[in-house]
Parts: sequence; structure tokens; C-alpha cells
Amino acid sequence: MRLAGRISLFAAASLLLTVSARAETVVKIGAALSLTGPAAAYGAQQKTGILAAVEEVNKSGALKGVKLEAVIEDDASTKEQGIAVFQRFINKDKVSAIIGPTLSNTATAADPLAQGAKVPVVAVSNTLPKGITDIGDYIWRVSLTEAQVIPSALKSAKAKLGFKSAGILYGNDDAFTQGAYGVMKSTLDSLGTATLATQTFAKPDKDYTAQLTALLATKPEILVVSALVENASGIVAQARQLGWQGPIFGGNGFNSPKLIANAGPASEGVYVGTAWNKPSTDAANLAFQKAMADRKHDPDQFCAQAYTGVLVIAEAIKLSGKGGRDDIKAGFLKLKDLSTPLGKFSFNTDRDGEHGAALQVVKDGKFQIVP
Ligand code: 1QQ
Repeated sequence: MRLAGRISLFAAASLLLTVSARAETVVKIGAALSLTGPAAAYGAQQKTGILAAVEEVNKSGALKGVKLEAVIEDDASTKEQGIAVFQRFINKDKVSAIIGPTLSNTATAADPLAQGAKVPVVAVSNTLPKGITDIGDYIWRVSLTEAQVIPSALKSAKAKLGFKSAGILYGNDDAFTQGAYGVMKSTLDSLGTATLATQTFAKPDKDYTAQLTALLATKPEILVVSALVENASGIVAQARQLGWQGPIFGGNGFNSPKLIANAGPASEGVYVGTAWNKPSTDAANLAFQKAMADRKHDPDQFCAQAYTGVLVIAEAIKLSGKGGRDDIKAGFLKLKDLSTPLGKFSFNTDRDGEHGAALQVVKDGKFQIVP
């Protein structure tokens, strides 16, 4: 009797051990983020979003038996460092999935490594329309592409402002700034807005007066700019210094509060299409905002998208019941209408995300959604 009691106690204890060991199954998610270099403003927001989402998912207990762990590395906003970080995630950390890299430019070089090693990638800020998810079936994307945001955003801006002509300025040394330029130009064409002049710059540039002077000389009714935020801030400030009081429409690179912090009042009247409708009162967006308020962090679109990237991976693990590389990929195929801070989220057949977009304008020192 005594012995039997002891045995069953022992059995119960070892069962408990097994259960708690199971609860400790760790699924590593690598995140290649631009923590330094020209995209560092986006990377900082992404890091906060990923760490918060991992904590929230783990706390929720939704992934019975699985604990997420984020491994965050700096891709330095470059292709070379992006490749090095991907290699480390794939071969050394043996992550189950990779979030990032921050820039499309880096993704075009790093994603093929993940595709080759069959490691699922979730792009949370790459907006280059072609050249990301078409790398292969392990590459998925949460961020809306410029082709999904700019046409409707420019159309709404035109309905409000009525411009008939534009001057375009874009970065010609980056896959994203070039790709977004293509979308801007074809959208202006289809809206019947004449492009009077086009100028370019490169990431290291700090002085855009020559290009802006040439654009303004053609007397456009709007300036349309494709740039990462550090360049964007200088362009906006210098355009105002040259006397430009009209509207400026920016691509996804402008979607950072850094623009307003850097350019100050010069940023008033800057229009940007956005994948995150900040004031949305959807439960998932409110939960995200609360998670951020608890961490005393003021989130931007990049933070909301990165947070969503973790939710999408967590849902895939839930749907397939396991957290291996191919389990997560299989889960993505089943995922549908997931509630996220970005709205109800699904992947389309190109593995790109599908959800609503909005137009915002800088007014009184902050981004405000244009109704
Ligand atoms: C891209 C982008 C950048 C502006 C943000 C990271 O959209 O590189 O695709």
C-alpha cells in the first residue's frame, strides 16, 4: 500500500516533470533588424514590437507546450550584414522562422538563403512590390506593398488637393526607393497627373537643393518623394527652406515619427499612405496599444507590423500544432482572417498580406488619418 502510494506519487511527479518539460519547448524566431545605419529608425520600433508580442503570446498561454524566444540581430541596413545574420540564424541559432530584414534592399540579398535552407521568412517592412515573396515559397510578407498602398493613397490625396501636376524625387541606390518610384509614376500617370520633372539622390546625400530647385522651377502642384526617413527629413526641410509651401506626398519611408522629429514644422502637410490605421478601435489594435502603453512606448506603423509578424507566426504554430520550420510554413497556408493591430489579416496566393490601407497627413506635429 505504502509502496503503491510511493510509486503513484513518483509517477505523478514524473508526469508533472514531463508536462513542464513540454511547456518549455522553445521555438526560436530570428529577427534581422536595422538597428544601425540609414534604416535604424524603423528597426528600433520593430524591435520593441517583436519583444512585446513574444511576451504577450507567451503570457497568453495560447501556444500550449510552446514558448517563443526572439533572437534579435542588427542587419546594419546593408545586404552584407543581412546575409551574415541570416546565415547565423539558419545554421547556428537554428531558428524556426525569420522576421525581417528591415529593408527590401537587404531582403533581395538575404531571403534567397532562407529559401534555399527552407526556413520561413516573414517580411514585416519590405514594401518592394516585386522581388520579395516571388523569391520562393518560404518567403511570406505582412507589410502591404507600395503597389497595395500608393494608388489608393495618391487617389485620396488627389481627391482632397486636386493636383494636376507633380515633381518626383527618389533615391536611385535602393531597391525599395526605386520600386516605390515606379508605383508613384504609374499611379500619377493613371490619375492624369502630369510628371513635370524627375530628380534622384543617393542614401549618403545630405544636400538636395540642386534637385529641389530644378523640380520647383517646373512649378508642380505637388512634390512626390520616395526616400528612407533620414533622406526624407532633409528633403522636406530643404523644400520648405526653398519656399515650397505646397503638399508633399511620401512613400513608406516617410512612415516614421522620426520624420516629424527631424524636420519639425516643415513636415506639416506631408501626406503618406499607411498600412496601420492607428485610431482603429478593433479589439486587436486596442490590445496592441495597451501592450505598448504598458511598456511606455509610442508605436508607429513599423512597430505594429513587427508585432503582427509575431502574431502571424504564433497563429501558424497553433494551426499546425508544432513549431518546426515546415510546420510554420504549413500553418501560414491555413491562416485566415487573423485579428491583428493591422486589421483582419490573411495571406493572398502570392504570400503577400491583405488588409486595409489608409492615408495620413502631418498635422499639428503628428500623423493624422485623413478621413
Ligand atoms: C522597404 C521599406 C522601407 C521604407 C522600410 C523599412 O518599405 O525597404 O521596403
